Amino acid sequence: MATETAQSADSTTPANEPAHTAHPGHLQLEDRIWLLRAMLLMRGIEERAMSLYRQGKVPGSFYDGYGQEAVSAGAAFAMAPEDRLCILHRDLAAHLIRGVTPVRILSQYMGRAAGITRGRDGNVHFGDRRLGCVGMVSMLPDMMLVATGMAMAFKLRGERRCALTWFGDGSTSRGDFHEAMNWAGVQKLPVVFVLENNQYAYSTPLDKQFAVDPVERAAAYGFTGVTVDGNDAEAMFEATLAARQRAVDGDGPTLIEAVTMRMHGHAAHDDMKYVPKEQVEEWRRRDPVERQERRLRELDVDVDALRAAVTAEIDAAATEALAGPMPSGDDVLDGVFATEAEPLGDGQAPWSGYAKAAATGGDA
Ligand SMILES: Cc1ncc(C[n+]2csc(CCOP(=O)(O)OP(=O)(O)O)c2C)c(N)n1
Ligand SMILES: [Mg+2]
Repeated sequence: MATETAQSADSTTPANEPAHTAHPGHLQLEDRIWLLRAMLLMRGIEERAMSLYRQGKVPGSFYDGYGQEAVSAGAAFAMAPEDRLCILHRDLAAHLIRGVTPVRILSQYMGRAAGITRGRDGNVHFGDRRLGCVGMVSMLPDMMLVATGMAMAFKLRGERRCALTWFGDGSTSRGDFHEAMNWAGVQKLPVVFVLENNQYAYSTPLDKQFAVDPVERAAAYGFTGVTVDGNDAEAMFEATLAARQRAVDGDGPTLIEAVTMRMHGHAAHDDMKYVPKEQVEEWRRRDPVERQERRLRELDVDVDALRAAVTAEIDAAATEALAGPMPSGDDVLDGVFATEAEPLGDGQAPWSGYAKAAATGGDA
């Protein structure tokens, strides 16, 4: 029931100093490259989507997770295929790590037939249950309750699997937060709560949201709370791997507070005038993508080639998505209700680092 601080050793490293140290844990070089790749894909896809939005090709609004890529990449990378993830609006890297392809994501944003919901919903409310990604509902933070409910089911069935949900700092002031945290604590459920503390809930800064850091509340519900540098993908991975281990061992939930910054407006329409420029500048120096790049450059990884490959992949995906048809009105009601029960399978997570961590003698 401790509240720990699990900062990465280089969390205060300035941009010009070595940054490759720090994570003695389970990650091999290949994994560290994959974490960067997932973050580059997320950033590149969202930048492309924002420009498509400005061209009028993405209906509604658009939400991105610029500057927060490490939170979803690091946490998702620690989860096993049989686990279930409730992925929120700034967590695109989690979908990518579970195997959702860039073309499906860009098609989704544009409401095309090849999108994950086949054109039934736009932007960020999607999930592919076959990959263990549960589609989010917009009411915040109701996915905390969904994750808790799934964890309850895993416990009742005696299954060794875990649920994880992300949610924002704004969510911590809602009643559903309390309900989920309390029930998970009482039942010692196999669930990981990742609080994405990005300094703002829309235009409301943290000091107008709560009088104590919400990570402190974990102790009051009877379980562990840890604070992690949310701009460090490797620190996120290690903290989540440990939390998952506690969960499947029957030691109950963990609240992980990932400290990060929302570098863009709440959504495409928001110029974030209410955010002091110095605050943005300070966080820009802690950019999670650049940090992982620095680590890998120091290990002689050809980061420029990786960047070029990711850009080419996104270009191809955007071309394919733009050429794809809109959904047909004739089958609009298909798939709204289940016609037969589909058992929860084992899931897939082709890019997760979990299996490797387990194989290398990690505590997974
Ligand atoms: C119950 C509820 N109230 C209001 C909203 C509208 N809304 C969507 S995102 C958001 C801000 C959420 O802030 P936070 O939880 O910190 O997440 P962030 O967007 O910063 O990642 C609001 C108010 C909502 N989706 N659900
Ligand atoms: Mg927030």
